[in-house]
Amino acid sequence: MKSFGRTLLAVSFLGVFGTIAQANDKVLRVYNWSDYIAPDTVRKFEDETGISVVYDVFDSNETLEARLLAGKSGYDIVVPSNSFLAKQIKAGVYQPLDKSKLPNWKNLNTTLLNNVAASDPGNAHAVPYMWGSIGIGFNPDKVRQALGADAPVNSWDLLFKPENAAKLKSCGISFLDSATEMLPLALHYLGYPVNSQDPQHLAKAQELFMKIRPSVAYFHSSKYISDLANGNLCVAVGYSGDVVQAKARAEEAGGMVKVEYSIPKEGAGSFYDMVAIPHDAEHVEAAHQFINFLLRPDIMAEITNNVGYSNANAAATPLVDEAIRNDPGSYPPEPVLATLYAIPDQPISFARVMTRDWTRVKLGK
Ligand code: SPD
Repeated sequence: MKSFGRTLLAVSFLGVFGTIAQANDKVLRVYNWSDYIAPDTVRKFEDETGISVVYDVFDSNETLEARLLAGKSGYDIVVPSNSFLAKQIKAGVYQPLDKSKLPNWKNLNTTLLNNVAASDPGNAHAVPYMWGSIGIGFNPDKVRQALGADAPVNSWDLLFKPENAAKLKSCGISFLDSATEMLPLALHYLGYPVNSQDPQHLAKAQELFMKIRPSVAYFHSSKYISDLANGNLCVAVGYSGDVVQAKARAEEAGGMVKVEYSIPKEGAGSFYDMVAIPHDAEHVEAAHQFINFLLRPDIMAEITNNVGYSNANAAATPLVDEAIRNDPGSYPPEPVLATLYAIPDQPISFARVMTRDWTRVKLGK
């Protein structure tokens, strides 16, 4: 996690004088994904507005949702994915945005706005922040050492064929720890609808994972960034920008470790992460100021340049580094985009069933 200028001050201030802090709008509590903002973004916002930001991070929608559904999360800004947004809106988790306070809304890409309106009609509650895919991060040297020059790095066969997974075991495989992302991936590989609720389909998906379970080193949704960068893993199922970050870190460390990202030819899950204000936020004015700040092209381009994810801000595109705009992991070309599927939005009750099945996979029984 990054450390920010006034963050610690705000934490102690809240701890000692909680009620006073809540009464003014000079504090903002943000809950975002880990590794998802530029090192300077929060400090710049604090300097420009005099608002102190308390910035916490999570690495799965499941964690965020548990906080939100428990109520009184204490956060003013949260960042759910579109696949969780619709049901959370229905559950009354968010308040409508006051667009009169968001003059920079005009910078957003209208095609993306239309896409995410499927989860949030009229774009009433949330602003698209970043988007990406869930593919394969890998160390090409180690993978080819284990599987030879023809290793199928452009196919989910790399992991789902037990004989491949067994050969990769010694150099390390990691999976995201998210039932709602990993089970649809297996359903898709098996040729079932990604949103299938058919118990037989789910049983087959679970069985597929069980066959390769002994070869998986761990299940975690952020640790793989440093492990790929340090050469401690050879394959990770991961988020596009996180793998781009691992690659950048490996290059900064001298380039001895190589990291690449592949969107397998069978297709991969795609997501939009959305910025929203919980219904019980205490600093609503400051939350709108923060969202409007994020919608500035210079701020959004700087975030993409640091985190490697594509953003939803059309006006920011010319300011994004050419290397990132030309990186097919961050900005996939049209034919690859056509192979992506949207991670399904499942009702809370079925998401619980998936979590139970996924826990069995993790336990290996
Ligand atoms: N480190 C930032 C990762 C952001 C990933 N969001 C993904 C959501 C997938 N449903």
